[in-house]
Amino acid sequence: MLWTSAEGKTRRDANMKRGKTRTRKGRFDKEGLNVKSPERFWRPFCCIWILCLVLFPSPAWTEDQPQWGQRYTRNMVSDEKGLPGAIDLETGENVKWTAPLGDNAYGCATIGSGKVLIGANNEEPRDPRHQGDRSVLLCLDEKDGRLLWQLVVPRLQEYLYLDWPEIGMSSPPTIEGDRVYTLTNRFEVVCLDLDGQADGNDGPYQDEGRHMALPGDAVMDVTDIDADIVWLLDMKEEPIAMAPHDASHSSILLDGRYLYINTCNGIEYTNLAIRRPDAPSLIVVDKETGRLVATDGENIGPKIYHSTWSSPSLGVVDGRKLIFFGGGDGVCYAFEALDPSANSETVQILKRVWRFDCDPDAPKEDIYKYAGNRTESPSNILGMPVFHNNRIYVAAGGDVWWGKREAWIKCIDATGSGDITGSGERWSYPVSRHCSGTPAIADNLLFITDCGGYLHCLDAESGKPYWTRKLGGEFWGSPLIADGKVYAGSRRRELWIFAAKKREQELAHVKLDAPIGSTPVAANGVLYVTTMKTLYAFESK
Ligand SMILES: [Ca+2]
Ligand SMILES: [Ca+2]
Repeated sequence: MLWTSAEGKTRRDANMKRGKTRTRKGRFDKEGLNVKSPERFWRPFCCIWILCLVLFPSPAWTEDQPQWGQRYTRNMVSDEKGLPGAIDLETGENVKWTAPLGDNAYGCATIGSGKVLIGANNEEPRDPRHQGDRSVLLCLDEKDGRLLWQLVVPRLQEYLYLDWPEIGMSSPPTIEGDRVYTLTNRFEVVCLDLDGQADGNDGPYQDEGRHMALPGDAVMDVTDIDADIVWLLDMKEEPIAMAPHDASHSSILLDGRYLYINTCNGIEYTNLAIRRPDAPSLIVVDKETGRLVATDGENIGPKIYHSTWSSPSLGVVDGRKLIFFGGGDGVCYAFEALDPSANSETVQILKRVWRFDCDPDAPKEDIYKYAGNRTESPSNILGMPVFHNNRIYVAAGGDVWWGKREAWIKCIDATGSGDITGSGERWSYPVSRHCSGTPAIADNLLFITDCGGYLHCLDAESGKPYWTRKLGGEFWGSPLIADGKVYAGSRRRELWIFAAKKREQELAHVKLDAPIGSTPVAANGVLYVTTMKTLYAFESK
């Protein structure tokens, strides 16, 4: 999950065409091919490809990873095979490539259509026109990590609690075809062109030259290395009017034509009040236009203990598609997904199906008087709720920076309705302390890491632990299950690899160049690990 800095910690440490359904239009342009009839061009190649599949079946299916976690459940699992079981940075064993990210990266890579998107900062400017602190999203070539384009965004400058200095862009973008959906550090929802400016400046948004300039400075020239913004929705403005706090973080859930986005609405810099109690916590936006379509109506604002950094998930329960959302109030919500055929011009209110308070005995009044209290406080949710076998698995508990240490993994029956606090709980498992991760579940085994430095392996059905191991350091990200292995990275710079089994079996651990505050990701046979300084692409050789 997020890795924003925390007030009070050391800054350094804390400083963290629908396409063109013709998604390859840009490539056609560059190669001088006939963009008007791509089908005619592709047909013979498709036939050859199908023939090749028949004659030479691939030993392992590989896929892009266009969204953080499994689409749409958010389960931290991947079907990739042949991933490395050992890594050696000195000899280069299983290192495919690396890419520098500056010195404060907390994002997770997403991979689609031959490109890798990853957040970074501007500690070493990639474009000499941009000097100083900026938040940056990099688009890299999947083959070799080469920079293709970058979105460079100046900080919100009123005061540092709005947009913490030096933190790399931390929202893992969501990719569909040649479109990218993400949040900037300025709490703007943006749709980007995956092909960047190289194929021209697309979309109604044409003001990139102003967007990347400092306020008051001259509009900059837009070049091939710059991002192409298709549309932009500023959540700080009406009608959403959320209040930024510390940092933006959302992994946007894409369902048909709708984007489901946690707004990051948060408390004011004193940590003693919510600035925008009426702002929604969850919104729905039309991916074609950036128009606000719906919001939650749960009045979560006054109960937000820190901010709203948990991203939504989706599952089908009894034939009904539900959206699951972890609020900044420690409550997990289920809403009916919007009907894509409905065409309302007014902003709708999401219909709640159930709510589950993960910490019903926590203080509900005068909540800000508990700020900094490590033994008694409200709870919140930072990791994502995972939908699996008609259940929701979610980490909840005291806030990492401002709350009590107590935290749990909750297993909730997703088939209920109304207020299912208590009645919907299938089991609850206490972790060692604060937990900002998202569970990884496969073969009835659940893996989770916590800020006490533990890796836990539980029975997903019963919540009983098979084994736990103190690995040391803090884990701010989540474990990933892939290829029969569990990968997890700690703030102590260590990447751990265990067998995804009931019995503890360590396969390897390796010290990387900087603390890890993110979640390993796998795509197309490659394992991606983000440290504060570097994106590593690991591949078995
Ligand atoms: Ca473009
Ligand atoms: Ca544009």
